[in-house]
Amino acid sequence: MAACIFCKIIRGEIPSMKIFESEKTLAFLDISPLSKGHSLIIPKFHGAKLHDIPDEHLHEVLSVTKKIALAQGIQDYNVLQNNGKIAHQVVDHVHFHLIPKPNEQEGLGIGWPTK
Ligand code: D5M
Repeated sequence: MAACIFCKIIRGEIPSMKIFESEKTLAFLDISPLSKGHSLIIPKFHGAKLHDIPDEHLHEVLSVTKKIALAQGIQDYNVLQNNGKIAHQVVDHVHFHLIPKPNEQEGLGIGWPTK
């Protein structure tokens, strides 16, 4: 979709900090991280809401989310996915937030995401 910011990232028209890419899926760091390592995992298939995305794309997005969590070595994290304005969705291209929740000893705890 021409005007979609995440489609522009997929096409390489605007920069991103990519951490994974396959034929169907892209993952990159969130520009406004809620914690260190906060990433977004998206299907390359454009759709605004979860129910707009074919299953095979969703399956891979979830599998990649798991792999990134394993690669980051995090034990505590939130996976968050917003659908619609009232639910605080800002970018209308399905994306899963993977938000590491560092433990208090590391001094990076920031509490629950507010969006
Ligand atoms: O979250 C949308 C998320 O998308 C929000 O956390 C910021 C992030 N965002 C927006 N533009 C960019 C770019 N260009 N790079 C990386 N991250 C970005 P939502 O669930 O829609 O509220």
